[in-house]
Amino acid sequence: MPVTTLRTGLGQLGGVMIETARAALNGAGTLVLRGSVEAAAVEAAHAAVVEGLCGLDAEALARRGVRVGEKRYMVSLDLDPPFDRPALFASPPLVDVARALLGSGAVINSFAVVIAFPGAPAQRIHVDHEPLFPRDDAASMAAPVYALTGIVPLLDLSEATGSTEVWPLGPTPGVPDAWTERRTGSTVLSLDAGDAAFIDYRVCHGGTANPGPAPRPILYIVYSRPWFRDADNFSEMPPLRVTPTHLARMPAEYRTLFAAAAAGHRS
Ligand SMILES: O=C(O)CCC(=O)C(=O)O
Repeated sequence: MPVTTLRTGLGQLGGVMIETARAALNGAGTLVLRGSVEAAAVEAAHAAVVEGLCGLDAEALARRGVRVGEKRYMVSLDLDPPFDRPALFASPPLVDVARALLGSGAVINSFAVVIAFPGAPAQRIHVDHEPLFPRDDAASMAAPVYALTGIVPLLDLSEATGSTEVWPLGPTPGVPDAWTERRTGSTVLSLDAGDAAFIDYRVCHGGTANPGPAPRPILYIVYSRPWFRDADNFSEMPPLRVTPTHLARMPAEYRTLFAAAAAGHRS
């Protein structure tokens, strides 16, 4: 499947790029944004994840986060330095796309890193959430975009690191567990540090194996409409670790992105 790709740079997006992004995410459900996240912010986040999380053993990682596959963990991130940099969670091209698809009240629903450790096998292909209307497939798939996962690798992805593989959206909900055979048409996202991708929350996807020697940390920043609650992924850890102190320290213009955390039900 050819994935729509925009070379955005770090600034705000013009109308043509926004329309291209809208068409991609309303269509196949995946969009790549090259050069859309500041290199220094990505580097600092990488160093912090390597230092703070990559050395933990399986037990400590499971205590801090959730096991999402063999040798693969998802950990929600405290909004302490360096993860508090707006260049990371609110890079202008990402926020522009999120607001174009989710409305001006879009919020950050969760902010986490997924680390695939050396030797991690391919992850189970899955969707991150059950259909919005579980007994009405047509309505679930026809609903406008309500959540987008921003995928921000903290290192260049290659065959040695593996990446995330995505399938195009179709008219029926993806239920990979029910596939009788592996579907064709997928793309393994080819992303360097500083690139990002968005996938609709209904997109089937899975992390590929990590055959190399280094851990592969990828930020998963979920932007959503303000009413959406992820009922599936955060029973064992908070989706956001954002406190009133973090909000007070944050430049005011970014606080609305954490409206749900400010309301007190997110951390
Ligand atoms: O490890 C990856 O690349 C993907 C992880 C993922 O998509 C998930 O846990 O939902």
